[in-house]
Amino acid sequence: MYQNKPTLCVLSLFQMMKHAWDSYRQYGWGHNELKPLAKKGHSTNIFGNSQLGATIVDAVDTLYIMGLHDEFKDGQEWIEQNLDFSVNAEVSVFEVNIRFIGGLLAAYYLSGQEVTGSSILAEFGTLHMEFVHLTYLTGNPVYYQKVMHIRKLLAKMDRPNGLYPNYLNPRTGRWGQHHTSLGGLGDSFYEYLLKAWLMSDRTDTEARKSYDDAIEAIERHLIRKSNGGLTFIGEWKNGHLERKMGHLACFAGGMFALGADGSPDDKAGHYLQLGAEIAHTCHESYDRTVLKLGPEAFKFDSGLEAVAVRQNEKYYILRPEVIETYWYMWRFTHDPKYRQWGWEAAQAIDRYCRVSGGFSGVKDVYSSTPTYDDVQQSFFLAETLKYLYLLFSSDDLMPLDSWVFNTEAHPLPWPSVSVDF
Ligand code: DMJ
Repeated sequence: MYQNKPTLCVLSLFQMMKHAWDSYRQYGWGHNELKPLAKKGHSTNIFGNSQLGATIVDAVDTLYIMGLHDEFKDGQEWIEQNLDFSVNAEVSVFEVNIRFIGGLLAAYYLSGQEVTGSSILAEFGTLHMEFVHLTYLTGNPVYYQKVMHIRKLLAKMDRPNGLYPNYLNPRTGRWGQHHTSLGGLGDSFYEYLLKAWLMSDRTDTEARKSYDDAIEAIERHLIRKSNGGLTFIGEWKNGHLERKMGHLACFAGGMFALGADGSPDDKAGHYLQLGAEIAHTCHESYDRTVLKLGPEAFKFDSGLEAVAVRQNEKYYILRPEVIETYWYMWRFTHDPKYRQWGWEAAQAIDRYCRVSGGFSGVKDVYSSTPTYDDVQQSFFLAETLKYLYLLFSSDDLMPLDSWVFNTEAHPLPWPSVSVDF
């Protein structure tokens, strides 16, 4: 039980981070991720065939926040000496942006020291928060102009039912399949509209309006209550609402809570309540499993309530979204149940995912004998452990009126950033 002893929880989480980092340091150093059972480096196709030390860049700000300064220095040195983006590899722009640019920016802001490899600033993508900060730090307006251009294009486009489909054809500028979700592919778009507004010291009212309109449409078309009274976020596929929610969509509870203040028509209380309902549903998805860890996707259909049906949806890969929502809900309500739920998750991770070479995802959360996927994801160090640590720390550590977290939990400061171009 958590028993109102946050200091002990912080200590355990610190030790979990040490175990994850030290194992990676020992067996996977410089590789993108770690195979904690095989005890060697690992990479997935989001990083192409490159070896970019993704875990190092993703983890250094968490190390810093936890006060692991020797480890932070070690990571910083590796980045300075080895991180080189001049590789010929097909990588995901999204992932490079949120993990690498976000990670390097956060490490810089937290430590006040330059933490950067050689050619990072020039080459990548499309996401608002990181690019606004790139313009702010470099004085070069091009990053800001690019993200504003994208936003303006999107604002002009027709949206089916006010929703933004997940796919856009970059050649024709038209929507692809009409598939809308708050899970993979769609999630951080909405999140970044809200965070762009926050980061601008609430002056970017265009972003806030787009967020409010989108959330209203999401509530109308995607959010439902199950027969058992659980509020869930479904997925819209070609005119049909699938009554299935992904683990990824659980981050939205925290987003609704974060966006409550400043919402139109006195709906702050409503959005905080919605955040609480999503947190509750996602907790149920954990609580209804044997391992007390949540499946990748869960259904609300044919008598099913928050449980996975298909074998390939029963896995847990150390994802952060549910804990992220607990943390935001805790900061806004201080209801102790969020710490209790976070502690249950932390203990389950420590019990079922810890192996001698780090932490591994598990293939079936409904089976009492876990089989491992043998991957320690970099976001486990960047997000899951960071959000857990913050959940049991004082609100003065990374206060929400000074920091905005990108979608990989890398904190960027506000409202110091103002861009006038
Ligand atoms: C992370 O890389 C980010 O949170 C991203 O926005 C969504 N998925 C993973 C973690 O599950």
